[in-house]
Amino acid sequence: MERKPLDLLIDTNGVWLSRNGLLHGVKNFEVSRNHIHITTDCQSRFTVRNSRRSRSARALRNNKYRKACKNCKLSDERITRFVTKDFGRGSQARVITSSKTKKSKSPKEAVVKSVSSKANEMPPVVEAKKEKPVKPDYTPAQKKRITTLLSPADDLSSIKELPTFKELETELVKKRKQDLRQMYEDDRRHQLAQLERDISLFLIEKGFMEVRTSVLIPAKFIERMGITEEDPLYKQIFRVDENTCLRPMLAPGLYNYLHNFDNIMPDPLKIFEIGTCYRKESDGKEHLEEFTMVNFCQMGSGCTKENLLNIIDDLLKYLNIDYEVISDNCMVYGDTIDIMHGDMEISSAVVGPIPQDLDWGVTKPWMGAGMGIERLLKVKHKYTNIKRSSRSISYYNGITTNLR
Ligand code: ATP
Ligand code: 9VF
Ligand code: MG
Repeated sequence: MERKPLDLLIDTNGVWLSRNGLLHGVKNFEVSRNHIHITTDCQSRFTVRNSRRSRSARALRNNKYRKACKNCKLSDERITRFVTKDFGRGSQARVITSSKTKKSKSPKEAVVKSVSSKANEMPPVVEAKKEKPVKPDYTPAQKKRITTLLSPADDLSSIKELPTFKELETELVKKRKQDLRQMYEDDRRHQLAQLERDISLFLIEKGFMEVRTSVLIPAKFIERMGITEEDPLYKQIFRVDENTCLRPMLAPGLYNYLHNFDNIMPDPLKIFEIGTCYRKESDGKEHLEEFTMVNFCQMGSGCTKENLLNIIDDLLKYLNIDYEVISDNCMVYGDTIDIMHGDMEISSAVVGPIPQDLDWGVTKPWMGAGMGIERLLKVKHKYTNIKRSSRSISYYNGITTNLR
């Protein structure tokens, strides 16, 4: 049977599956000659190749997803429609098909049909909201360069007269060099390293003992975590050889410590690790393939949701980061408590026990949370892209190093 092209699959399903298995609602999409420009209900915009054989097309033909995007607020009906492939009548959205890619001078006028969220309902016509261009006179490459050179404190919108690209670039390069010199003079601390140290001290103060485990782990630990081929995380693992991989999470190392330290330490046992984790990712601004996680956990007495949320609250207050608590679930832990800053998950927290515990020789109740440190920095410094806070040779403390 002929495979459906990707645009048709999006049209009938009304949803999009990101590489990490997150199910998004599709608000609208536009088809150009070879590409599809998609806007999700959570306002992400991206362009994909319109292929029958792509990973995305395969994913949409399947009916598996890891979890639904919280910000898309997908109704149960839409999820069921995707899972059961029961599209009903009239559920298809029509799209405007254009052969030219984004040539329109006035993007606000582009009219796109939105995807219907309910069966038997005609999709309303909406105006696509487009971001304001950085500076309309600059070429795309120049805009990119300016964006890279900007710091979150810069406000270009207050400039009335546009300088030439060269003038603006020279001015920004000068400012960024000054910023770097100032850091060298006053502080000399690396943001990521410092936040790791702050969190480490905070947790030690709270009675958690710091551990450091291997980044290279046996591949069998992945299976022991309950991550099977059906779990999207399975395909995100960087495998080094048949028996070894880079850790995608800190839990395997912590499980080993919980088992080994049980009955040596007084009750409850409280430990944590901060370290680099690796996952193959394709989503842009909040995902790194190499990121730093802090995972603290407690085993024995006192492992309640209330106590867990109190520690997280103290930590995020100490770091001055606003957050919201929501419920979610994932394939490894089942129900999780997710800590969000706006649209971005900053932590997943769990109250055990879970069935996998027995495979690690853990038999007592536990609670724990994993938090991404680069995401905390992204929030703290208002970076638009998480790359600014990552391990990098391209940015130092959020400032581009390409200043020659
Ligand atoms: P997401 O759904 O955003 O991909 P996740 O639920 O897969 O995240 P967890 O396995 O719960 O992530 O990991 C705990 C925390 O580690 C996350 O809340 C996030 O702060 C951070 N984190 C996970 N994956 C990444 C990544 N690729 N880049 C940066 N931080 C990450
Ligand atoms: C909380 C998210 C299984 C008893 C060793 C500790 C936790 C969620 C952590 C992380 C992960 N889990 N990214 O476990 O604290 O492992 O997926 Si333990
Ligand atoms: Mg999570």
